[in-house]
Amino acid sequence: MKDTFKSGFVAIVGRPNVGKSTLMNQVIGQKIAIMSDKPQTTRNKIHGVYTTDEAQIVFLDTPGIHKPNSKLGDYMVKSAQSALSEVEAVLFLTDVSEELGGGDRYIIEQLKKIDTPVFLVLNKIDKVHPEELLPIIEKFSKLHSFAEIVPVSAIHGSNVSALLETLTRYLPEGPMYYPADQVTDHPEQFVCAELIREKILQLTREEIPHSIAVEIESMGTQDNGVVQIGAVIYVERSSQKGIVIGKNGAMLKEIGKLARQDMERLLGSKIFLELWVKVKEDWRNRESVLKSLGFRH
Ligand code: GDP
Ligand code: MG
Ligand code: K
Repeated sequence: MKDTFKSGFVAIVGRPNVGKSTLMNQVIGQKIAIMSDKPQTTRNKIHGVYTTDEAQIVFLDTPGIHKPNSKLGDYMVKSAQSALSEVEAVLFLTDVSEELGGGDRYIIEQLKKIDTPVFLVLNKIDKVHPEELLPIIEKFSKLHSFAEIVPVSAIHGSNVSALLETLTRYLPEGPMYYPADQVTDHPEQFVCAELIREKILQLTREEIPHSIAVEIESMGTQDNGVVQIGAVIYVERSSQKGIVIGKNGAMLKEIGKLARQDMERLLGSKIFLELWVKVKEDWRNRESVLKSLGFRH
């Protein structure tokens, strides 16, 4: 280990679907933030911890900053903004395969309000020709003075190590906040609930919007070492309940199977997973329901 150890917190922000979770998973090398091709998959801050001999970077995978359209949106924006003021650097992720639009401009306006150095991370470079990058960089540079501009492909891992090296230069001398082998400070229950939510979003495609929540009701280890997990999937309407359960329960069975496989990999033990589906009307706009599901400012 070097004499001077560096450490600090780094926030990842960006429009939905630009690849924030993918980047964090690439960095951490283990599945902790859930990924899907639907927006607003990530609702809570997830700390990913990256540790080397020289430094430790604690990542906050923040929900996309965007104009709130419900109480839940409000929670998400507040959580993103508080994250930005607590960190050493902000990674502002963009998708180079899409036009610079209102979404990115809105986020840049928010980033102007903070003093934290902002990295412009141009993601999905695998989707464009290298010559297309320069004009994109010029467009963004006109809008804000970025501390660094780093093109990457989060999914393939291209240039991600260069990003981490540059990031390390921005960290102050500091302690190791987490043990070197720890990748997330979230309780296992939260990660398990997120894995179930990920499978629902992936398998139901367009039919189920973000209007679902998953709550782990029970989790315990049996004498034979099998971990028993009971979870409730909350939907807004009974029609959605039907979709999640599927014909003869086929959809729910598939959701459970895929989630269980990921959980077994994550926890390293055999899992017995039970899923229930309940209708909670308009839960997204009811403060008390949000609180009971663990959303906080
Ligand atoms: P988030 O909403 O910003 O967290 O985005 P996700 O990490 O969930 O990614 C959204 C979608 O973009 C997923 O389908 C990813 O597989 C895809 N994606 C992420 N990074 C890349 C990349 O570097 N290249 C390509 N081609 N796709 C990517
Ligand atoms: Mg995400
Ligand atoms: K997403």
